[in-house]
Order: sequence, then C-alpha cells, then structure tokens
Amino acid sequence: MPACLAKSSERNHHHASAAWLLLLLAGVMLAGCGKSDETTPPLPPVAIESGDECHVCGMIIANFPGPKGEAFVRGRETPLKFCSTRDLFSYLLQPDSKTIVTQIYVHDMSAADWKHPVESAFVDARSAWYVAGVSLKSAMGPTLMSFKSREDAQAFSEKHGGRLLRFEDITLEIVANLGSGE
Ligand code: ZN
Ligand code: CU1
Repeated sequence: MPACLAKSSERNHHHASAAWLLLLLAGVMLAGCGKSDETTPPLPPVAIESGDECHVCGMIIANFPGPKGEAFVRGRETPLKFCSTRDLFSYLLQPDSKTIVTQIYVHDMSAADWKHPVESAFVDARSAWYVAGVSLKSAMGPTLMSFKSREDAQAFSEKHGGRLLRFEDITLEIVANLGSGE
C-alpha cells in the first residue's frame, strides 16, 4: 500500500473525499434514526415488580421461582420482562425479535435466590453460561439455568446434570425440548 500512496497524491485526494462524503452520509442517516438507539450506552437492568407479567405467557413473573429475563427493544425505555429464561429465549429466537432487541439480561443463579432472584443478580445474557437439561422446575417447567461464570455453571451441572451452553448455542429446538410447562 505505501507504493500506492506514493503514486498519485491527486487520486488519493479523491479517495479521501469520497470516504469523507460516505462518513457524512452515514452520520446523517444515523441521526435520522433517532437518539435512543446505537449511540446510547447499555441500559441497566431493572427490578421485576410484583405485578409484572411475562411478555410471552402473561404469567405474573414474581409468583414463580427460577431465573428470569429482560430484553430492551428499540423504541421502548423499559425492558420486556420474562417469567423464565425459557420464555425469554422463545421470544429472542423469533426472527422479528433479533432485529429490535438491544440489551438482554438473565439472572446469575450463583448470586440469586432460586425463589426470588433480584435485580442485582442480573447479568448480560449474551456473555452468560447456561445449563440445559436440568429437572428443577421454574415458571414454565424445566428451564435454562443461567450463570455469569463458567465455573459456576460447570459446578451446577456436575451436581444437577445437564449440559453447558453459550448464548449462541441456544436454538428454538433446544428450548422446545426442555420439557413441557406444567
Ligand atoms: Zn412466561
Ligand atoms: Cu408462564
């Protein structure tokens, strides 16, 4: 590339202007999208309030044990909330959801009480570790246990069975095969 740079300063000048124009256009387009999207820092998790209903099944979330989920979507200041990681993933894995979801949280069950996990135990869902195939029943029956650290997920699966998964590994098929809700 240095040879190319040395070749013609005029040509490079043209390249530079074109790049600048593209940047400028991109900036204008981004600004047109509104202020609430890509440019804002990650939104922090919020508490599950006593009357909050699951976005998927409508159940009162706080009435049930197990790891819960939250997902922020474009154009909404408060997150959608889910009774279980199971319902969170059945929402996230819909084609329509993928394009609008921004920040996602799940409970770190090493730091959370099984019956009443709280806001302070939420961790980034995309970097969390999951254990599938566990018989413990959450709101919708067997669910994905979620953990912040690999060590905790590993320790849990050694004790209760199940296999370790990352966020990207989880498919609708895995969610459907967790067992039916009871
Ligand atoms: Zn639900
Ligand atoms: Cu439910």
